[in-house]
Amino acid sequence: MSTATSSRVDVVVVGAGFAGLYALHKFREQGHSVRVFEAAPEMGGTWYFNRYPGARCDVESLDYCYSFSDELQQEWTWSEKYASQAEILEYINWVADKLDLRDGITFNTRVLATVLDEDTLTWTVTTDSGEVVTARFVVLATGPLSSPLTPDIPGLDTFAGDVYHTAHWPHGGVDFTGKRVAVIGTGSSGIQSIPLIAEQAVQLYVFQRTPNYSVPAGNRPLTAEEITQAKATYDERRRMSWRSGGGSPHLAHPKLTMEVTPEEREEAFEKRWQLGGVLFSKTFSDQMIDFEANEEARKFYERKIRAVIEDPEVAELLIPNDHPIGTKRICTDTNYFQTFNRPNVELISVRKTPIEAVEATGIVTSQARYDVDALVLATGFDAMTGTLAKIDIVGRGGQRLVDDWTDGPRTYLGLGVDGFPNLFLVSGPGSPAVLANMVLHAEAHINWIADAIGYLDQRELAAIEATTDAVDNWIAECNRRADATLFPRANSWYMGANVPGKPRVFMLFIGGFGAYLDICSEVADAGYKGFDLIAR
Ligand code: N01
Repeated sequence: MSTATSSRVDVVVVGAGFAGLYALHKFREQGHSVRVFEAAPEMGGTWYFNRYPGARCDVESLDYCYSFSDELQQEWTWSEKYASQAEILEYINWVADKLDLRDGITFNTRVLATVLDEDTLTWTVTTDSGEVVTARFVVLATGPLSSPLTPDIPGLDTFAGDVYHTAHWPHGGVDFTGKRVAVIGTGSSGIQSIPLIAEQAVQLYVFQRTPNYSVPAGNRPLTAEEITQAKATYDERRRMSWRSGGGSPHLAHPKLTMEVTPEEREEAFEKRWQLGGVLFSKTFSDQMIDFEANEEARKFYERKIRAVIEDPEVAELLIPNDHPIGTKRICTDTNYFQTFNRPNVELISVRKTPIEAVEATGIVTSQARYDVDALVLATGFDAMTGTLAKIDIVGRGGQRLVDDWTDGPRTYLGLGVDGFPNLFLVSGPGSPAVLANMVLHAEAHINWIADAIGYLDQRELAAIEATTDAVDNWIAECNRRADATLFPRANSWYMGANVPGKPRVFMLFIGGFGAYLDICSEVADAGYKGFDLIAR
């Protein structure tokens, strides 16, 4: 049994991933007292939990790391173009040690509630260890993809073998040698892990509901020359990233898709394909807006994928036909489609033959029974809002955030919510978040929050709170921008479509990272337009 303790700090930060760690560093530098609570026994957030085989970032390692300190940029050396989960976690721990952050974090501790005291405009934060902390500011750095989803399949709990979720992978790893394995789910996590599980398992059954677009990652070791060159030009690399659509130094083709000849188009797609990765969806700037342009990318994609799958019937099942390419996050893989040429791998379309039940020794579909020893759930997350909904966040008048968001999340800039003064979201719904490089996105949000706190302190103000009008207008703006794109055409987790009963709204700001940062700066420069600044 834990002993309840009580304390008071300037800032409570929830989560010790990339965002929470930078928050701790930044707020400490400002002279604030900070407590970070982390549910896991170690830091790293998403990179602590998601250690399934093949887990690797789809943003280049040289970009997916902190930019705020040139010393960190120059001292750390990435080994591969796309860093593995293990290397990213090592980096995070290295940074934490360099910046002396460990002592600011309370591990193995989940924040259960944060409740506003309207008289003092302070927050009372309660944890599952019984600790109660009072804070002037609460910063929710809980991550957009931190609540794993377990599918509601009848009998799942009766399975006698081992069940693994990709987002809760055992730390010692799993040896599937000699095992019959089923993987359910073919999103980024499934697509990265399936080729490696197939190499070990005696038999692998892949249960696919919706086929996904996946582009070869093109991962490889970085050469010494590349690293020297990148380090010498980091400023420019970062400058381009801050101005970009997605937080990486990528430039789309200067012309629109249909403005170029078919040969030029093919050449542009091929060049981007060879570079690898998700940025294929940004080869041309109009690909996610114009269906005809998107179709050109999709047809190129289809030719590429059909060329590597030996069985045309299997190819037919693996090629998406229900959403434009890129409207769900494009997956990146190493030999995913080739894996279905292996004799020990079988693809089962859950659309054609639905899973009816899981039994003690296998999976039963409408057509067959598959005996397996282990089951891997690569079934995704309750994204953007799932983790926030698990914290009892109570603002003005006893208003609960979760009740306020029943028709979809409501924020201003993805940073603030009306009725919740001095409570900040990091990479919350209504920001570009997962559409951008999450490390730079987190830095930008923490910098903005730190500036806002500095602004309050300089003027001896008590609190900052988004106005209801600003929230309404921002949500309308996010919807207007999303509706002008092809994104709402997909049943994606961006739309909440993967969680039964979740409202269908596009939860992100789609206007681009650089454009979004300009808006955030304009708001701040105008004395925090759209926020009430509350006197002491
Ligand atoms: O999750 P997902 P994820 N029966 O939601 C299926 C980031 N990420 O963990 O599409 C059968 O994409 C579901 O089917 P459907 C990245 O942003 C990044 O893979 O809903 N199937 C889908 O196939 C990514 O987008 C990296 O029809 C069921 C799969 O499970 C996000 O995290 C790596 C089912 C879930 O796919 C989420 O990726 C990993 C059921 N009952 C993740 N329920 C990189 O940086 C769900 N599914 C590379």
